[in-house]
Amino acid sequence: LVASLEQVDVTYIMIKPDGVQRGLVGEIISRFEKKGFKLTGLKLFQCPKELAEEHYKDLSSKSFFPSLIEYITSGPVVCMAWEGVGVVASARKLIGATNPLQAEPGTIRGDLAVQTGRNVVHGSDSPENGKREIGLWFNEVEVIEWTPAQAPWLM
Ligand code: RTP
Repeated sequence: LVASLEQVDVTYIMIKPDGVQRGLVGEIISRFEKKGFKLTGLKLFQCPKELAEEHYKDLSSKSFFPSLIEYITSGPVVCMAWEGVGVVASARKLIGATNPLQAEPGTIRGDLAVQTGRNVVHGSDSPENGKREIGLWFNEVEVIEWTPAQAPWLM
């Protein structure tokens, strides 16, 4: 447990079409920035059906799968790669429960959403899936390795 808490991971966070349409892009990015994670990839993207199906392939047998694919491809999404210690689990906490009515106030879904089928944001559920999903949604050149400049006035 201690090792996993210190592990630097990457996670794939996506602002879903409803989040973009409702003008929540800045608000959602801001929550991950303020927490202290490092942004390593960012783009606005119209997702093709095939990619949505690949991303959600584990849910392909669910009755809501067709409507989920329709939702995710209904307008542009914002694709993000975030890096940091424990970022996968921490991002899931910041995002809140899948059903926004069960998500705690203070979480993204708890504060900003009502319906499971319009829950504004996605976050990878494991470090392995974080890497897999970043590979799926980004080209290699779109993910940037960088070191934040030191800010001596803050020390
Ligand atoms: P996500 O992958 O989007 O971060 O969501 P999650 O892990 O919290 O939830 P998951 O069970 O993986 O479901 C993926 C997305 O499918 C939609 N969904 N609809 N109508 C329904 O019953 C239902 N259940 C899930 C949601 O958009 C959910 O985020």
